[in-house]
Order: sequence, then structure tokens, then C-alpha cells
Amino acid sequence: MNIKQTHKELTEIRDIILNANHVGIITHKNPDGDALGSSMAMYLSLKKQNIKVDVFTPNKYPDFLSWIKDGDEIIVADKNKASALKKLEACDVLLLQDFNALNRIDMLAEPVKTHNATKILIDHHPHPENHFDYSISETGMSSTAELIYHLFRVWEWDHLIDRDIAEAFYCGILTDTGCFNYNSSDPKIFEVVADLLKKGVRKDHVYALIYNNYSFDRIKLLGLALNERMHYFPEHKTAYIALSKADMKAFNYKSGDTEGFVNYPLSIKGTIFTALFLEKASEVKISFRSIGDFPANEFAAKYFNGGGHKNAAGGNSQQSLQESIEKFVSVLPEFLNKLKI
Ligand SMILES: [Mn+2]
Repeated sequence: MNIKQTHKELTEIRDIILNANHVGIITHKNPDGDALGSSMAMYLSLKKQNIKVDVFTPNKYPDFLSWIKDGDEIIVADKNKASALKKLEACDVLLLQDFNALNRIDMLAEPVKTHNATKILIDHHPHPENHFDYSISETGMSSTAELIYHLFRVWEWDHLIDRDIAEAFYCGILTDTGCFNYNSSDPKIFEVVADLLKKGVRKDHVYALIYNNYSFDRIKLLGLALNERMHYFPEHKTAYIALSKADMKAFNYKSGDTEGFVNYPLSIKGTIFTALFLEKASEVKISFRSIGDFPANEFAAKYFNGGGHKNAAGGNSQQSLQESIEKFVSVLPEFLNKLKI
């Protein structure tokens, strides 16, 4: 366990949480398995200690995460903004989990920025912003879930981890490592998983809940993406998939349906970089994945207002879908040249 803060500093943070009147846990928009898993593990553990606590997400989490214990208690800000902001205002400690910049929490950014509460960032993305009272930022962790598991050990909260909490942690680790395909070479992750299994995690069951939980339409959309919307540049070891609004509408797109699509082109032998372009109402959303030394986060930051991890990043474009793709294709050679890959 390699958390930068000393044991004393971490204990101080624990005591701030334990002495709070009302803790607010906030995670990023379009919450993924780690955002939700790490938030709910914290939420369930605080509830067990009779601490008043709420979880806030900017928008709804995808259906494939609806099995997480007490997920229906999450306050979804874009569903009822006024009531969410009122509850947020009542919090005196805010735990900001699984994001590094306030723009990741959408309409909650401004209220959090001006909030008087003690703000504690708990995250594993590089380059966190620095306007928080405390920042537990560990880029070496596979996931925020793994980081919080280690915090629980330091805080002597591991006795609180029951099956529900263990499965929330496991969800975060499983999804943020692509089922142990990346960000998971550190043997310590498997020690964490071993302990979670001892706490009762139903490993195969959780896998099925997350990955065998799609609609027929979603599989057909994947078929379209791979068969007609994927473009491969063997000379650049790169492939991208682009889906238009019409493509998604044709298959009754629901939030979460394109989860994982970006990874498929990496299974082409020799591919080191992939992108997924999704045409949204007001922007084009882009996900990036890479293998080895290719810094997907630097590419996302340089050309597409984004960032993230070295091998998993995201960004956006205010141009049209076609213009965004053209930009991608045109900047790719110069970026690859500089890398000398
Ligand atoms: Mn994460």
C-alpha cells in the first residue's frame, strides 16, 4: 500500500469524516463501475457507522450497475436539481471520488466550488486540480475502489466490509481494469481481490451482472459499429469507431450501451491505439484506449480538450462528427512520429 500521506494525516482525514454532521459523496458524470462502486462502498460503510450520508451523481448511472446495493438511494442531480442542491448545501464534508477536475461533475461543479464544506478528493487520475482541502490522489492505483479499500485498512474499517460493500469494491476494480486486462500488473491488486473474495464476493455472478446484461439492440449496435463504422489504419496501428446520433437512435440507444466498444479494435493484432467517437446532442464525445507507452491522455489533452490515464482517456469536440474524425486522422501521423513507436 503506497499512499503518499502519512498514517497520521490519513487518520486526521478519517476523523473529519467520522465527526461530520452530513457527508456528501460526489462522483463524476456518466458514472462508470468505479465511480459507482467506490461511492457506494463508502456510502454503505458510513451508513453502517450511523453517519448521515448522501451520494450525488450529475446524471443517472447506466442500467448495468443497478444491482449495486442501495443504488436507488443515489441523488441524481439532473433529475431534480433544486432538491439535489438543497441536500448538497446541507453537507459539511464532501468526498469527491474518482475524478480530478470539477468540470467532470457538470452542474455540481459551481455549487461544490463555492461550498463551505471540507472537501476531500479521493482519486486515481493524474494531474488533479488543487482547490481541495485534502487530496488523496494515487495514480498507481487501478481504481478509486482499490484506493478506498486501502484507506479502509489504514482507517481500521475493514471489519465493516460485508458482501455488499465487497461487491461494490470489486465492481470498481473489475471495470477499471477491463477485467484485469490493464492497470492490474501490481500483485497487490490480487491480494485485495483475494480478501474481497473472502468477504463473500460472488465473482462470476458480479461479472454476469455487469457484462451479460445487455439488450439485443445493444449487441446489434455493436455489430454495426464493428462491421460498418470501424476504420483501421494498419500503418498507424490505429483504429477508430464512429457512431452518429442516427446510428444510436436506430438501436434504441440507452446510456451505457456503448460501454466497452472502444476496446474491441485493440484485439486486432498489432493495434496500439483506438478511439470511439459518439455524436451527442451538443458535442462529439470521444474515448481513447492505448497499449503500452502510447499516452492516450496526452493525445486527448492536446487535440480533444480531454485527459485521463495513459492507456484510457477521453475528450470531446465541438465540431461535427465528420470534422472531428478528419482532425483525428490528420493529427495522428505527427503524434505517432514524435512518439517514435
Ligand atoms: Mn476510476
